[in-house]
Amino acid sequence: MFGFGKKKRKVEPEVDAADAPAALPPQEPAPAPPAPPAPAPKAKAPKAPKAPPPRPAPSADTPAGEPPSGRLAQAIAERAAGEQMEARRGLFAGLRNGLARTREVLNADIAELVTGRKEIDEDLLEELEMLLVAGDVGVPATTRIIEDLAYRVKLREVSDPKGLLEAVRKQLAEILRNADAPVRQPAPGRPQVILMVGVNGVGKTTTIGKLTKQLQAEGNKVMLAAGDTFRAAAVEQLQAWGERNDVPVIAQHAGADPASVIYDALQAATARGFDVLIADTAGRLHTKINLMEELKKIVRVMQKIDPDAPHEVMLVVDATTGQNALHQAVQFNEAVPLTGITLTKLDGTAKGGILFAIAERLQVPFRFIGVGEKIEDLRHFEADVFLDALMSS
Ligand SMILES: Nc1nc2c(ncn2[C@@H]2O[C@H](COP(=O)(O)OP(=O)(O)OP(=O)(O)O)[C@@H](O)[C@H]2O)c(=O)[nH]1
Ligand SMILES: [Mg+2]
Repeated sequence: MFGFGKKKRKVEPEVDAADAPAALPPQEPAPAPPAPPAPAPKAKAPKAPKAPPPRPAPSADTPAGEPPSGRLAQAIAERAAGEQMEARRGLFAGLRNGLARTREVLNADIAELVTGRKEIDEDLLEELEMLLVAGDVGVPATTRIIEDLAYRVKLREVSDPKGLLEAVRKQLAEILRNADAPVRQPAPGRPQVILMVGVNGVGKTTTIGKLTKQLQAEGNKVMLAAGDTFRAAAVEQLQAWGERNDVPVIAQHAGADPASVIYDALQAATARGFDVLIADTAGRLHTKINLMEELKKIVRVMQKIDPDAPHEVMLVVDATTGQNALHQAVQFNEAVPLTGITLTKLDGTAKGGILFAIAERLQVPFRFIGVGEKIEDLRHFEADVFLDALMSS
């Protein structure tokens, strides 16, 4: 289950139950139209139970202050459901667009490969293997997929080339399932600490800005820590996101000790009852061991305040860098065990298959994907939705 920020359990216990489905909405339309009205998209979800859509006109059978009933209620519910479906369709279309180039490699080429073939032979499997490797799925994951397919073909579970596409999809889903794990929640009264790590320019600070917006929309009080003290511009960039989202940013001068900035921020977030603290860090050069040591120090120092912190060590990797993203993930994971990954810039590359390579290698779950520079271009990663957007023709 996904869940970053704590929900406001203490304040409004009844909101918890109402929020439970809202915190986990399927982001995109289900394959078949759902019978009951589906939950709203994440950004709007918390508001749904509290603020029904405006009523078209006062009705004689709807006394003021009471929930509408009968046909009016049905009309309102239908309109709300329609709006929700439309919003979700829009999100799905956005995700599909973002993944267009990866889909060209992983889906369109595989589909082309099987078109006109009558049977699955070794040649077909070999060509499929080459496509997966070219799509950056990586050799270990590809080998596993092809071996499994060959076995299924032998058992006649998969007998025609068309069934092959579905079988590949199942295998990819399996890889993602193995890498799934919930986000750790903080002890009561403590902020949830998210430590963002990753090399220069991958999109850490931008992701923090987008994520702050989403967490706020879910009802969380968010604070930011400017742990990238290498450049004055880095602090300013985070402060700009802080202003844009109207959240406090704890910062010191450029060149300050990042661990000390984050320590101060955690102290402040705890004392002031914040739900989430997101700490930015400098773009680490994974080849320089001392920078990794600094990350370890940040973790050690924050654990003086909360031994469970950070609750999430989120690696941000840039999908356009392909296999480099995998290498970075491995290096960072050795320094500070990762609990989540955000893959950015999926909109600009055909190398989205790297996501499977990373999941297969590290078994660290994907939390978000970035499919553009706009605030709404950060999506909660949901394996089924991602595979739908990737594999649907
Ligand atoms: N197309 C696209 N661009 C993105 C995405 N995420 C971030 N960017 C862009 O990538 C560039 C670098 O983003 P930053 O957030 O500054 O990266 P960073 O990891 O904080 O970089 P350093 O602070 O130098 O370590 C910016 O121009 C962002 O707008 C994405 O999902 N898609
Ligand atoms: Mg940055």
